[in-house]
Amino acid sequence: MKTLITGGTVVNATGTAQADVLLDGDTIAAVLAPGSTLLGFDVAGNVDEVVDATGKYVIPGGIDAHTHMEMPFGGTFASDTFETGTRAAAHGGTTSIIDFVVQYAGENILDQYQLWHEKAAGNCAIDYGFHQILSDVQDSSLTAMDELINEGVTSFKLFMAYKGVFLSDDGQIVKAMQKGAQNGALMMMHAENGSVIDLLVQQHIARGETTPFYHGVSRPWQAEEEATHRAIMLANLTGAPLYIVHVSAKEALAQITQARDTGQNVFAETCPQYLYLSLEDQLGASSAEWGDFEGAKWVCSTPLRSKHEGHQHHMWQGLRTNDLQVISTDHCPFCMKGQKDMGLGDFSKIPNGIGSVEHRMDLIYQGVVMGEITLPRWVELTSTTPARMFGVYGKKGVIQPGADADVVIYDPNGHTSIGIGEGRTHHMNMDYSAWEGYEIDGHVDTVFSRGRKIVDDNTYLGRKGDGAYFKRGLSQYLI
Ligand code: DUC
Ligand code: ZN
Ligand code: ZN
Repeated sequence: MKTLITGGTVVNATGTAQADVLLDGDTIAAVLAPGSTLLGFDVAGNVDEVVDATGKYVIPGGIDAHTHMEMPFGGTFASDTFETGTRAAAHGGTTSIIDFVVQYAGENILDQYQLWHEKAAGNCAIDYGFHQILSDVQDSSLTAMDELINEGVTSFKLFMAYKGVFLSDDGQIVKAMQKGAQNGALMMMHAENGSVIDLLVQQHIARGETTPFYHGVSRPWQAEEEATHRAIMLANLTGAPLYIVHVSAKEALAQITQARDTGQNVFAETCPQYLYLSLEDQLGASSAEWGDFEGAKWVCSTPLRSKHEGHQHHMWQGLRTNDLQVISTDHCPFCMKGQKDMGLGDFSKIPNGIGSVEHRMDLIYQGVVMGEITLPRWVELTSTTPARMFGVYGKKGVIQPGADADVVIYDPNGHTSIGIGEGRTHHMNMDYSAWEGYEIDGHVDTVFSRGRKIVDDNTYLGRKGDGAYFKRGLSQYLI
């Protein structure tokens, strides 16, 4: 199958150009001056389909480097399966995800890795890779890290929070980081001080402060800043490269900035919820159906931060200064009915997570509309840098000959209404939207995954199982 995308503005991280893009089979065959001929042949006359992208952007498919499909967590499972979650991602212009293989204490990470393959294989709409979570850092896990690198799992996530579930103590973290320093793996960190949070949670509950708002209050920025600093110090001690996930506090960002300024290999991501939503939104949330439990829709960790303290503004700033390099979603959806409502009367029992995998490209495009970031930076943060950070750049994250034909045609004059109410239909398996009522200037018109048109004009044309596992190399920022 040959497809020629004509008349569009190709946007790469390096800039924009008027160009036609030829897809041949799985790959991008050529990026051509508009209306070019190839060896005397009229290109458009020799393809199966010509797609007119006049007035539109032609961008590399989005890469969401932080998702949790079907994650067993909080006494339930994240509500999107690999099938529903990746189809929703495709609708939103994301053509790759990197999901986390979960390990709880006592489990064998290689068994878990196989289990995640079983969950994903034959179900995904788009291509996918895996990171590996390490919780109890067994000696056998350290050996298995080398094996997983050969399997294309080159990043390992540790948690400084969720005691008894995921939390690794500092000694375990150092052990895992020593291994990362040796084998080149990127060490990812959920940086929140779990002991402090657990104490504050107990104290709020004991005082009868049980509504979802207290989830955020019990996870203060100091707990994020302290853990971020500690993670940076432990990485410094061991020489491991470090990637801090879901940064939300400006003080944590300042720690990252300082470490980067000294030349340490510290990287970080933020997520759309930390750019647009706030703790005050959560406090004020109320509905006829849920009363003040409405705020459960935005219970996630790290939590939403106060807009009076200016965290959101600092996140945008960090994205411009490159102290934050990636925007992922931490897609971890739960329904209100039957899942989030387990925390009625006790916020600590609300499963933590927000679903955004479908909306990341649109939401971050609003940063371009609002003048917070440039058009190439939009592509860089959502596609190119995730590709480089996690070792798939060249095949993914760029419109260039030889790259996988993961291509999105984005209409800046289009419009997207997000949500599930009044004729809006998101595709994530959730009974609410954390983004209900968001009106987006822009629209994902057409999505190609390795040359196959999988979404066109809001219609899904792909099949489950189209997506393939990709083995990743080591981070391309480190070699
Ligand atoms: N934070 C969430 O909100 N959900 C999944 C795990 C996490 O760290
Ligand atoms: Zn996390
Ligand atoms: Zn996560």
